[in-house]
Amino acid sequence: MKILHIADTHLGYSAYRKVTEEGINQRELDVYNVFEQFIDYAVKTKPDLIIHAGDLFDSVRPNNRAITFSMKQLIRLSKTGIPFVVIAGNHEHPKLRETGHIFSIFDHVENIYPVYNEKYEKLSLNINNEKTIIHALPQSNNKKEFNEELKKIKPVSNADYNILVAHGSVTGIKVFSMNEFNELFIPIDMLSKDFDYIALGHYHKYTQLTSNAFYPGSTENFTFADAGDKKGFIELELSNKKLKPSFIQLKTRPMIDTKPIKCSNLKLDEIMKKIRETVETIQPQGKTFRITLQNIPLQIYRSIDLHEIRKLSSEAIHYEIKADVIKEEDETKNLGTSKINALVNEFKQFLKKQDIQEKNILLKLGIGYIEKIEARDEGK
Ligand SMILES: [Mn+2]
Repeated sequence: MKILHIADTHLGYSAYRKVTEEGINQRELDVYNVFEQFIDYAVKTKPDLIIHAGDLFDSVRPNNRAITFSMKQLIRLSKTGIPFVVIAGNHEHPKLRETGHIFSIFDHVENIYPVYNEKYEKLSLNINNEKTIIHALPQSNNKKEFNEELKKIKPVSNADYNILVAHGSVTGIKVFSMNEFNELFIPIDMLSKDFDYIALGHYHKYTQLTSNAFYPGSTENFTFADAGDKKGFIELELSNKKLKPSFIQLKTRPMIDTKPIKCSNLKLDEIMKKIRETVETIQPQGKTFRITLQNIPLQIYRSIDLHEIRKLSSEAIHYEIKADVIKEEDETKNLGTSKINALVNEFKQFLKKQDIQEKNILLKLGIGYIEKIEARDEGK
């Protein structure tokens, strides 16, 4: 049996200010583009089963373009007859039941099996005359109930294949967390060897956890933490209880996090020279990149010719400057002081001084809100 395992496609995601001639956000289109590459691959290679382990959409209310696009692509799949199982992830799962679930649009599409009712479901599929049970555990708003559902999961003994699919951070050896407030935790002991395969979603880096459990990672780069990663999905061959997985790479837009420029012993013109060289090596056209200025004294940072950098990078999809500024009057180092990030920095500094737990989560949430508001102010 041949299976494709994909996750974290985040359809409807958009970022940065770059838009196409039609006024559509470039990164939003990039995300559709990789998904279409995947569907093309599936239609061409005709696997026996496709599993999407959550975060098909980026949000609870994806925009009309994301909905139309996903429908068009999944109908292409549906026509091939390949079963497509998709579980809800934390990004698309509504906090309130009355909001309704975006996955309900797939309820009546043939060969598409959306699982989004906060309950463990067993789907029984006949694949090449073999009984294949998909044990699907979607996102839930109640961590306690989620843990209860987790405990119920058990392979079916008279099935030819038992496949588990879940969305969350596996904990045990290491925590595969995305630092999101609504993420759910799956203890590694739950990943039983008795399953023929365990298809996970949520963690955005391709990872093999155990001999039979995998995260394929996200299909695009969503933050600079992803920069340099290979993005794609898993193709696996299952036969006689043997597993042969391979990673299939998708073509994503280059995202580059450049080597930090150590500024503490450099003069302004030397720093500018290094920036120029860095940008030149990157060849910004059509790319997303970040330049890090390490330990730069505040007075030098203020004299950096941002206008020149903007000109050099004008053909990039997006670029940003991360500056670790040393303030002379203050011994503590501050993070990032570029003009665009001013409010974000204020927030970081504020949070640093507060005596609260879960700072990382608050930081991520807060920055998200600020970026959203700033983007709105910019008429995005
Ligand atoms: Mn995700």
